[in-house]
Amino acid sequence: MQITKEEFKKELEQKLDSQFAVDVEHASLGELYSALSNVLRDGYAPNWRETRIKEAHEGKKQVYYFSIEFLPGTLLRSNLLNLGWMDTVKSALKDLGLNLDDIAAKEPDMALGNGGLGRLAAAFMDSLASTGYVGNGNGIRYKYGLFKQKFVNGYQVELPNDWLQKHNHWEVMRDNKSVLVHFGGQVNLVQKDNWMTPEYNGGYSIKAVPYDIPVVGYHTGIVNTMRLWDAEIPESEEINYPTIDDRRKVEDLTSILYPDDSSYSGRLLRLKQEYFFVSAGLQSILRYYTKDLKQNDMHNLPKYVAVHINDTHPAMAVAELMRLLVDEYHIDWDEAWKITVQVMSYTNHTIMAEAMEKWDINMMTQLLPRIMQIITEIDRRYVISLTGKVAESVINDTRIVNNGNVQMAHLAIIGSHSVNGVAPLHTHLLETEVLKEFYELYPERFNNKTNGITLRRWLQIANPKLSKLLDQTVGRDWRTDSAKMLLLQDSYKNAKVLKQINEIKLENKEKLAKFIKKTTGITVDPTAIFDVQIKRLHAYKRQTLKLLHIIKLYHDLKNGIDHPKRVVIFGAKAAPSYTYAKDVIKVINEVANVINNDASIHGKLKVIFLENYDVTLAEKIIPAADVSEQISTTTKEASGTSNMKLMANGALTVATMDGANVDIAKAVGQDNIFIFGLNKDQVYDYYNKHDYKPRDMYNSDQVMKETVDALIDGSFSKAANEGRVLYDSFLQENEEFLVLADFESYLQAQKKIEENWHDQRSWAQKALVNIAHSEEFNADNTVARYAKDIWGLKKLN
Ligand code: 26Q
Repeated sequence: MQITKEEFKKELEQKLDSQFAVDVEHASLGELYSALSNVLRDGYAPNWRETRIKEAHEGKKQVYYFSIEFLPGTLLRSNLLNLGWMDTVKSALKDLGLNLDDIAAKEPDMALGNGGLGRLAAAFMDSLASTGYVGNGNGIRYKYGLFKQKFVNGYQVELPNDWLQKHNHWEVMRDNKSVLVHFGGQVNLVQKDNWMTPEYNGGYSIKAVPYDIPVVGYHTGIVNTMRLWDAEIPESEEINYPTIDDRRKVEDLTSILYPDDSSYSGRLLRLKQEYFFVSAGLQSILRYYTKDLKQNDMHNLPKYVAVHINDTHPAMAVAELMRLLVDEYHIDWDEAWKITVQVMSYTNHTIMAEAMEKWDINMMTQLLPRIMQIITEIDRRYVISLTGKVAESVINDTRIVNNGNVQMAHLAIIGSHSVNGVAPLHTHLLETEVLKEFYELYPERFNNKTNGITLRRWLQIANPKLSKLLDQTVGRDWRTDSAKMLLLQDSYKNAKVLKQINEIKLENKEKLAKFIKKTTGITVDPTAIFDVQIKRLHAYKRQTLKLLHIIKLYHDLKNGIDHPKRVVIFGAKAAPSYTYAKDVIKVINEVANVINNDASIHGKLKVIFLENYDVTLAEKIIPAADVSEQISTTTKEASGTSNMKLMANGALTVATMDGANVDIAKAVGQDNIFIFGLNKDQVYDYYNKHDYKPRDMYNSDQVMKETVDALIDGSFSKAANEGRVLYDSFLQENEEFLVLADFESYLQAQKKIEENWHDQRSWAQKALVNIAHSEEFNADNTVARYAKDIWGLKKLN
């Protein structure tokens, strides 16, 4: 539905009046946000209803993306953009003396995810709707999102993120679509109606209540649904929960998002969460299939339904679908298994052993007795099917139940028809190293789907100026057909365009500099190199390597060796229990303190660690970045996605040949990226031969020694203990992340960056090539590949 400026103004006034009894002039920004979002809801509501009707009518296959995390950020501006209202509303607000950005700032960030995995899930939702597919999200409506990060004396402090406090304006609670999820008790199988039927003794049910969030497609008229589940006490069982404390125990189920990124912790509540949203999601799918689509043959399920398992967290979907088919719909085991494998597909997001989920058998038996029975049976049949055909060691390494644990990745792989990695290198490592034995068993299941990003958010919303420049140079079509962005290369020698690229970057940097001043009190020079590393704090991502570079620059400046002005900007949360990561934050903050207050270096180097990195902050930082730090230990970063966002905004990447950096390098060519460090074979050589001796490197390299020694020689005395922790970690024999091994090569890459910076015209040319080729990482195309190769979807008419 389109809207004129005058219509919009009238609607806004009406909403302000009916909701708050105020007029535009007296409305607060919060009231304006609320009214504006309500006008928008009215705008897309008909599309949402019609999409549902169309879906049922056309009966096309739908994907259900099961993810324990969704990280959409804020939705006001993206809904405005996708509905086609952005320009009208911006200009109407301007007429009224208002500014959209100020109003949009009132929206709480939906931080229902840790990082890349959750953000990818949100991007896929947007892309499905924007390219014309029916796709549904299935997840958890956490009462508290990822913690808010503050720094106190340089230390990270975590505060609850009460994002729902001010009401979520987009969600719709659908009580009538609630389902019950059963936990605990005991199960006996009894013969009934010629069928082995489970008889439950004890245990308890929790009511899963769905909250639907609309996913507005870009100019498609399609509005899909992201369904997030909340836990309540079933009305019939209220008597069993007489105290407030009892009630709270139930509500706790969806209370918090676990803040561990890329690491596994076997907590009971986490297991409960996983089963809760998986069971609720599958029950609601089957209800839709039978009631709305009026299907009664479960054998046709794979023609209508694809369930995607985003990492192992929803892997119990395999067992739960088996339970529903066998116990509730009385399908023979073998038939049910065929259906399940055809319906399920799985994405792996990591090769790191510490991130591989496994659950204790006793824990699972107590919480989910029937699911444990089913997993045991899947495992038993798996073992039988391979006995005598492959080596016993292969069976032992790949079976689901082993050493008292349930291996969730094994369950996901064995129960899915597709297993994909998220960048070519990552998929290759899965096939040849981490999941080698599975690859040999099921080569046809393995495939790669390189990650992507929502260019709409990272260009159109976050960087309107650069978007306009693209309009002027390649025409507006790039907004729907990103391949058109490649035409920007025709302007490679266009002095005017190159100048504009630099001007836009400078304006964005000025804006960020103001934000930095306001939030930290520190003055930074917008003409300096803005050198950005934004991602979760993790040893493998090597914020430490950046830190060593900073110390080296500082030493140089103190010794009269000149460098171009540089502002290093970090954004990173550490998992609360990850002490090493927290130590890194403390050291960076104290190093920053010393450097930022040392008048002798004349402000040539500034180090800014911005608090509370989230999607909203990313939208401020990314358009202002000159340099993108993608410096993980090669083989450890499955893909990375901040690398793609920064590239799209014209930052030049300094990178190891890891994850999707490899593909970025291929896309832009060696001249437009700064590659350094060990390659994958060299890394695996160290790992296999166990002969990495960082202390020898340290002893024979004076510069390295001086740099590393600064961590313990009193230079940064407020982080003496934490500095020692880092120092010891770098020098440990066979140190896993190979920080010192890449130090020299990293300095070389940084030197090249400085040399290139002096030629601003050629810098702009490199930026231009990066912007143009970022279209390769458009999530719309990623989703199209999933839809075709894995899910078998057709677009809505
Ligand atoms: C598991 C168990 C208990 C608690 C928490 C977790 C948990 C939570 C989050 C485990 C892993 C995650 C997140 C992982 C993640 O974000 N991985 C990233 O996925 C991106 C999208 O594919 C990739 O680009 C990144 O390379 C990868 O690190």
